[in-house]
Amino acid sequence: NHITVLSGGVGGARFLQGLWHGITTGQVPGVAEDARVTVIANNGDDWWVHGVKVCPDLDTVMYTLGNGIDHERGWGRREETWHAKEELANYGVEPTWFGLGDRDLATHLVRTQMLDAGYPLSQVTEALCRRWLAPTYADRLRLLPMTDDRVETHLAITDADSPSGRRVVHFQEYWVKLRAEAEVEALLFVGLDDSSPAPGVIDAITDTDLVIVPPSNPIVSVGPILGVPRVREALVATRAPVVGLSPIVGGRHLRGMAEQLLKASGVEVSAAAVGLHYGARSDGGVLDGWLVDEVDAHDVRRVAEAGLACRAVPLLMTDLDATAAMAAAAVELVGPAR
Ligand code: GDP
Ligand code: FO1
Ligand code: CA
Repeated sequence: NHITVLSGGVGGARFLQGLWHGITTGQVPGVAEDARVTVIANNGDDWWVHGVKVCPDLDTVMYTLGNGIDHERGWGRREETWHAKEELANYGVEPTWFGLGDRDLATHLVRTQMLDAGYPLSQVTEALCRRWLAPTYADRLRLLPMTDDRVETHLAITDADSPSGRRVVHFQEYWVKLRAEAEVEALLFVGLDDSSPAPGVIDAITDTDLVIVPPSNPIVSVGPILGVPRVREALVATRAPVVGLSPIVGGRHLRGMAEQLLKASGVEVSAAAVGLHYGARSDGGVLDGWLVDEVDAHDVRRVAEAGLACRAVPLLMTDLDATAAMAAAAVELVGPAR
């Protein structure tokens, strides 16, 4: 079997941990214990800072699956130190609000050197994963960027101090510096329309047994992946079922700050509305099935009426077994992978 997952950072990474645990312990019905998993990760959060290229969602997935993540923060390396960050601040070099840890910095230095030498991001990612993923997953789990092209999410925010009344900031400035508290007027996915899927992305959607949209941020994590030209079309056309899990539970996000961005995109903050935002494949959308949490059981009928198979099951990723059960429920909802 082959399963393809469209992932953001922490939500996607935790789901992948549970999915892998479920597969390898035979807890996912209809999926062989030696199934292969391809992860297509979002690049909209990527940016250049202090001369290095940082890819937060790729790294969060890589470190989480490779047991190098700081679990408390959900990003960056565990047992991290911050000397380089402090020294940069001592020079007064901006941005001082973005934390590049010493261990994490090595990843960005390797990535940046390889990019400078002409390697595309997909090959750089493969090289980094030889350290983090190959020892545990051999060639059965692959991590792909959505694109090798430079794509960055920017936001137009209200700013009374600017003559125009607004200001455009990179996603990281909005997320980290402004803690997603600024009023968002528009989302801009710079470079997305002119990007191409990274090698392997379209094949991983077309030539797979199941596509899973994990409980990732629908606007800034899964949204950019769906916006890479030909990705949405590949999802609509694939013979594999496509199933998603709601990141919204009881009308709230769990980690991160998805609520603000849903509102800014005109999507109601509910499990049903996110499912309908993705839409049913039978109706021009990308999903065949949508899982909501038990507390959102009242949403099931509304989703089903739109032509999406829907069930309410526990969706809290509290531990590996609970997350594996979510993966199993997702597979069962749309029928076992062929
Ligand atoms: P990010 O890139 O680091 O923001 O991570 P993702 O986009 O992959 O995932 C963020 C989303 O994960 C947030 O909107 C959360 O609501 C969701 N999330 C985090 N933990 C859980 C959980 O235990 N269950 C569910 N259903 N969603 C979760
Ligand atoms: N998040 C923060 O809240 N503060 C930081 O200083 C920070 C640094 C950072 C460095 C590398 C990296 O891969 C991620 C980092 N993050 C930081 C997380 C990141 O800003 C966001 O959580 C994601 O982009 C949202 O998915
Ligand atoms: Ca992200």
